[in-house]
Amino acid sequence: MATLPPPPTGSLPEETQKEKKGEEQNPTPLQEYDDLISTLPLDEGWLPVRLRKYQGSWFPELNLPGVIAIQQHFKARPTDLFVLSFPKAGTTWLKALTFAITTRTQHPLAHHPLHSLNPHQCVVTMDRIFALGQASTIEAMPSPRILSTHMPFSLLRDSIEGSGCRIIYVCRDVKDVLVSWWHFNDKMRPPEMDRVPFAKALEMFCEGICPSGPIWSHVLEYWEESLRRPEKVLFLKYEEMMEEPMSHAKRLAEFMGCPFSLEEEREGVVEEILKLCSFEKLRNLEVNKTHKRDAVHLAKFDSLFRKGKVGDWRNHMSPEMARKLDEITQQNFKDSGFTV
Ligand code: PAP
Repeated sequence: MATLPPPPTGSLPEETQKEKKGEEQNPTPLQEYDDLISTLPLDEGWLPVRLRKYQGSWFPELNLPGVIAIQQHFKARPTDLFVLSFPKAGTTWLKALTFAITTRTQHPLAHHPLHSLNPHQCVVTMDRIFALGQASTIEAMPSPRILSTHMPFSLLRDSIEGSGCRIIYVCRDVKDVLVSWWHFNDKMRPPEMDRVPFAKALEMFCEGICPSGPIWSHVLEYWEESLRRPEKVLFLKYEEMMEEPMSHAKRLAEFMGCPFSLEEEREGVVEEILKLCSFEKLRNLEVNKTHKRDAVHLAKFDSLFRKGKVGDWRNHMSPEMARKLDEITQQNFKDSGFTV
């Protein structure tokens, strides 16, 4: 542990501080890459989200300027911690846990910011901030920072390579990811728009057409990186975290350079953090029940807390559908050594 940089201080991002003070946010979306983006393959099967294919992956058109700007301008600091994931794999939970664990001495848990803020307000999604032309707010964050993105490793590599930063990645059963995304996408649909039929959603997902898709290369790239550099890349599975939250919280704390002391364990601090970050607790917070869409957060926060269960795909997929997706998953993971 002695060689690790200090754990992130978890100071709140500038947007969140402004939001808290009731100050208006007037972002000016980046237009610099509009010409390039207009030439990229477009898919409108997930409307209202328009997807563009860029360097082998699909991205929401609104966030893509941020992805390109990150590639061109962002350089990680040695002390940065990245919370990375495929969308709907457990990002919100992981953001809450990393933020709560690293800030537990700075903010007593009984009065912690997570009682009144959504985890996405505590740990920002970089692509969105860059897309809104607010990269300077990320530069202005004091070290050590916790940052997040859904970008595949191959697109992020040049921005982080050699920096010494740490990465925590969470993956989830591909079938549950699809179900979660399908519901989330539906929550953004205006009433006059038809719902995407689940069979069509499955078809698109199998072709890799979904935000940050295809999912398989996304998972494998981070998994392989975690094998290459286990001291810098921690690879987690949502299902295992659900099964054993306690040991995962301790593992996270150790990886981030702020292990729980024996005294903290005796006093029940780990349990308290797990409770603060639990699905039930977060779902019932005022901020998550009442939040409206804004420029930074395109979906209402309540859409992030649907069921929080393992295996909900059984309520959406026929055995044939599940078999088809499992076969594609096995095909993509074969020879990699990665098991789900
Ligand atoms: P994001 O990529 O848009 O940030 P993300 O948080 O990765 O979304 O995924 C949301 C899923 O995590 C939801 O799954 P579901 O649709 O199957 O219900 C959500 O319920 C689940 N989730 C959110 N918070 C928690 C939590 N604290 N514990 C466990 N699961 C959670």
